[in-house]
Amino acid sequence: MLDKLTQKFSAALRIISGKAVITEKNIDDAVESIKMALLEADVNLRVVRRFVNATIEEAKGKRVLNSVDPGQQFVKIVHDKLAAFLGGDSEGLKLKGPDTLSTVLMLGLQGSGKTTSSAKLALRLKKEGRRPLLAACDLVRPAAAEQLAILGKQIGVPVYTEEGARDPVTVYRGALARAKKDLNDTLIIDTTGRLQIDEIMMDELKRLRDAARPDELLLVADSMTGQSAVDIAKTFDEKIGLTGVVLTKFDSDTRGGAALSLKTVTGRALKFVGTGEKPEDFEPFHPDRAAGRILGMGDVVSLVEKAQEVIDQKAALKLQEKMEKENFTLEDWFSQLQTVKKMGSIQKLLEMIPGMAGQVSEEDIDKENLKSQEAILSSMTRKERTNHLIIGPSRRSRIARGSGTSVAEVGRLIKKFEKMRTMMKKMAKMGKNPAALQQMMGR
Ligand SMILES: Nc1nc2c(ncn2[C@@H]2O[C@H](COP(=O)(O)OP(=O)(O)OP(=O)(O)O)[C@@H](O)[C@H]2O)c(=O)[nH]1
Ligand SMILES: [Mg+2]
Repeated sequence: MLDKLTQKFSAALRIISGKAVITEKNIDDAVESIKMALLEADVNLRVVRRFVNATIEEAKGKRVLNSVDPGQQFVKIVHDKLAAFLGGDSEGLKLKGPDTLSTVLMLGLQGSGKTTSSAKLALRLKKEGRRPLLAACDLVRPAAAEQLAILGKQIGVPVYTEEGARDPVTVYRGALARAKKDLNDTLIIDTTGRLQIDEIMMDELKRLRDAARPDELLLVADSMTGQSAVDIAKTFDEKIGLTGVVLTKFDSDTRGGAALSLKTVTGRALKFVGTGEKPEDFEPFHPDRAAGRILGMGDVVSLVEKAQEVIDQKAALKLQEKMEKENFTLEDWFSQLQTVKKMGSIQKLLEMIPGMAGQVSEEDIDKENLKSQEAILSSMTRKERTNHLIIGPSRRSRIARGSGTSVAEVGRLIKKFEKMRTMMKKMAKMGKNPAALQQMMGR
């Protein structure tokens, strides 16, 4: 499902995501690759342009280029833009409460998956505790009613059919009466599909729409037809009015273009995707999750969010200044340790970064060492931590006792700190590279 798009996007993001410093040129290159990926996925050209412009504009802003982790900021921008183009917040069905009958009209071209999707939706609603009734209003295709009846039996949902009926509106009225009698709360109407959008089809649908006044008018479209699925949705929306779209056959090698253009072109939300032939193969569509999946790095997004929560960027810059001037104290070190701890397991965290998986071993992160460091630091007074020079022999033995370590260990920590401080000063001057710095601090 959208594997190809995922591959392309990951490759494009790799241009940037590992870098501590990125240039406008890096952004241009990455965006160009993303553009190609979208075009190959059969996304509407206008949509691609809008996507690209919006991404570039935000990515070249000062906030990204100057940020502590520009690469990850970029990934987040692409993710958020992608989610917005996929439809923003996910929209479920808007059905009435269980005491009032709700009606869902399923429409679409021939073979798009209307009958299958009607049954899938019925099963889903049934699992949610509703009492659906399926109405077989496709009177054109031979055995259409029978197909629905078989599916209904399979999923344990009643199906209303009328032998020899000629007008779908009559069948609808019969189904409505049955639903009232049997206390069903949702009526799902399967309709006739035609090879093309023609006047007869539209008239029939309009009559059904006016009679049923459905709560949901769902267009069922085949995602494999790419751009044309979007055009079809646009036409149906203009002529009949839609409340949402179901894209079927998402399990096949669809290029994903339809899902990406739909909302921008039609303004209608993709509400469900069909992911196979079985009645269970039906999922509500969540734009943000889909974006994560396409980027193949949902984890990175949550990582960035997590990092943003704990690392205050201003604090990081202040820290850098301190390092340059050799004002870095044990107190700063202590608070760094707290930050690292807040972020959870360092190893897990690093593994979320693309390209880092498998490259960090437990030994790199000396947990025991971290723990005793923290114990020693927290046994010092604030005054001691801000000026380590006052820590003489008697203070050392007090700290050792307080932290359950030895005087030698306390001495080692202070030595290590002094060495680190000199090194940091060099680094800070050399690279002015807070990202690398933070990585070092983390270890
Ligand atoms: N792989 C896959 N096949 C699907 C999906 N949805 C529907 N199909 C298949 O597509 C074919 C057509 O599905 P139908 O539900 O009969 O389509 P329809 O729109 O009702 O067709 P008409 O009534 O002839 O207009 C069937 O073989 C379904 O099994 C899906 O999400 N994935
Ligand atoms: Mg059908």
